[in-house]
Amino acid sequence: MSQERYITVEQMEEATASLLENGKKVGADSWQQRVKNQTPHCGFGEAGTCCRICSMGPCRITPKAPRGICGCDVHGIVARNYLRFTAGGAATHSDHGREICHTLYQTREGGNYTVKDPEKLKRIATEWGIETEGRDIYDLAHEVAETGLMEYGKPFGTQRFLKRAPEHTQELWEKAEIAPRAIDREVSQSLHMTHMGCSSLPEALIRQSLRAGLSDGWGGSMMGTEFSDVLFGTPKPVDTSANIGVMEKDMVNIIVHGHDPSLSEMIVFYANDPEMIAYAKSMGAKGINIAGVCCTSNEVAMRHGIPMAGNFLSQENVVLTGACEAIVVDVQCIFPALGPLSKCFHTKFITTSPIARMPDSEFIRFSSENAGENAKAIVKMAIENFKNRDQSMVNIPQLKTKATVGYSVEAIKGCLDGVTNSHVDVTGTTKPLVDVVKSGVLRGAVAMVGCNNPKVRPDTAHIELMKKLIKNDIILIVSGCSAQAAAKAGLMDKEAKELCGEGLKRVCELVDIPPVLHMGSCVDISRMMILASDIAKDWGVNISQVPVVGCAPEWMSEKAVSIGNYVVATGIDTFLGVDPYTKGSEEVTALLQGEHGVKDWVEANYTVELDIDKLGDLMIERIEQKRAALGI
Ligand code: MSK
Repeated sequence: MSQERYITVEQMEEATASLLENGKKVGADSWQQRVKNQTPHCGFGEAGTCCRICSMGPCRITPKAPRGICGCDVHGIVARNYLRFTAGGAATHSDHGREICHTLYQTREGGNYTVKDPEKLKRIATEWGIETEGRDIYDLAHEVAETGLMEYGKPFGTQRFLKRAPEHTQELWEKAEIAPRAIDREVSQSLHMTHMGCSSLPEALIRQSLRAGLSDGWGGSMMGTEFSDVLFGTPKPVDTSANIGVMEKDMVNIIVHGHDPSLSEMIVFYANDPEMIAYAKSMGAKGINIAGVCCTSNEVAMRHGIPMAGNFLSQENVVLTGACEAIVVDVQCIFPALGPLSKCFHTKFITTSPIARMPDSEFIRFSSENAGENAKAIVKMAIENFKNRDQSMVNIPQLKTKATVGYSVEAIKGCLDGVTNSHVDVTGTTKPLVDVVKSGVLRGAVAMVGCNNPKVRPDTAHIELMKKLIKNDIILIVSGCSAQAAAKAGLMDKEAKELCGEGLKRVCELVDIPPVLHMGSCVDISRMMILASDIAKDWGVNISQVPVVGCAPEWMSEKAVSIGNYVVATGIDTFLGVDPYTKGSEEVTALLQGEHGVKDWVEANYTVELDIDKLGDLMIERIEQKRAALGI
C-alpha cells in the first residue's frame, strides 16, 4: 500500500463508516451506537453533583435540595468526586509502575527479561544512593527494583524522584504540604478523606488531589517509565507507519493493546521468530504483522518501529477490518465491547492480566515466569486462526502515513547535541533548545497528551490544535493517544515541517526532527516532567516561567485527571477540552482554574475550554504572556 503524506479527519471518518458497514453485515455493535443510546448524559453526573459515597442517598444537589443527607454541600461533593477520580488514576498508573518493578526484579541472565540499558540502571542506582561499583548487573537490578517497590509503602519520607525537580519546585511542594509520601498511602488516604464523615472542605480535597497526582507522576509513572527503559531499552528515533492501513491483507495480523510493555515485548519477539514466520507461511499467510493500539502501540513503536494501527476510539476498527487474527490485551483502556465484537468475526480476543478480566475473551495468564512460553502460544494461536478468516469480509481502508517516533528525553538531548557537538551524548543538555526559545525562533512548547472522547469529534482536537500550534512556531511534545492521532494524520513525518512557521521549520531542518515529537505512552508523561525540570535548571528559571503549557483536548480516563494534577502541580498550566465533572461547584472551579487556588500553591492552574479553536488561542496567549514576563 502506498503511504500518504497527510490524512484528514474526514478521510478517517470515511474509513470508519466503511468499517461500520462491514460490522453491520455480521450484527456488530459499535461505540458510535452506544453513545447514541447513552445520550443525553445525566446532568448531575456531568456537573459532579451526585454523591453515592454512602448508602443514605444517592444525594443529588439542586436549588431545592442544596445539601446531601449528611449535610455536605455541593462544593464538598464535587471536590470529593474529583479526589476519587484522581485516586483512581493514580492507583492505575502506579500499579502499572509496580508491575514493571516486579518485572525488573525477575530479570536474569538468559531469562525471559533481561537488562537492556545497564547504563540507565546504574544512573538510577547512583541517584538513589545504591552502590554500583563491582556489582553484578542483575544483583543491582534486583536491589533497584526492590527499592522501587518500597516507594509504594514506605512508612516515612517522600518519593525519591522528587529530588529531580528544581529546588524551587520542591520547596513549593513542601510549603503546600503536597510532597507525595508512599504511593499507596496517597491513594488510600484519598479514599479515607472522601469516606462519609471525613473531609468536605474543598481546599483540603484539592490539595490531596495534587498530592495523589504527584505520587503518580513523580512516583509510580516515573518508575514505570524509567524501569521500562532499563528492561526494554531507552527509546531513540525510529521510523514507523500509522493508521488502519498498517494492517496487512495477506499476513497474520496480531494487534497488541493496553499499556504494559512486558507483554507486548514478548509478542513482538516471538512474531519475529523464524520458526513462527515459517509456521505462518505454512498456513498460507505471507508472514506475521504486529500492530498496536493505545499506549501499548506507543511502547512497541518507539522501541521496535512496530506500526500504529490506531488509538483509543479506533480499537474496534481493527477488528472490523475482518483481518485481525488476534487482539491481545493487558491492562487499561480496553473496551469490554471487544469480547462480543470479536465473536462477530474470527478474531481471538485474548486477555492476559488478572487485573483486566473480560467476558467473551480467552484468558492466558501472563507472568514473568511463563512470559516466553505464553507469548509463543499466543502467536501460534493467531497463526492457526488465519485459516478461519472470511476473506469476503476483509476491508482494510487504504490509509497509512509515515512517522518517526521515540523521542525520550535522552534522545532529544542526543539530537540537540548532535547539532552542536556532532556527537550524541545522552546525558547532554537542553541549552540549545533554551537558546532557540529565548531568541524567539521557537515561541514555546505544548505537551499534548490524553485520550479520545466521543464528546469531541475523534482526533479533530488533537490534530487541529497541533496544526495551529506548529504554524505558530510552537513545538509539540506528545504522548498517549494524542501521539497516535498525530501519527495517523502524518504530523510525525519529518516532512510535516512544511506545515510549520518559519522558525520551527528551521529548527526541524537543523535538528532533523518532526515538529510533533513522540514521547511515548501515558506513563511517559513523567518524561515530560523531567524535560521541563531540565529546561528550567538549564535556563535558570522556575518551571512555571518556561513558555510551555500542557493540554489534554480529548481526555476521558481517571488517569488523565491524575496526570492533569501532577502536571499542574509541577508548575505547568494545563488546558483541557473536556470538563472534569467540576462545573457544579463555583468554589472548586475557582480553586482549579482561578488566580487564587492551586495557582497560589504551585504557580500554575487549569483552563477548561470546550471550543477547541479558542483553546488553541488561549494556549498561544499564555505562552506569549510567559515570554513577555521573561522579557524575551
Ligand atoms: S491509552 S488513558 S485512552 S491516552 Fe494510555 Fe489513550 Fe487515554 Fe488510554
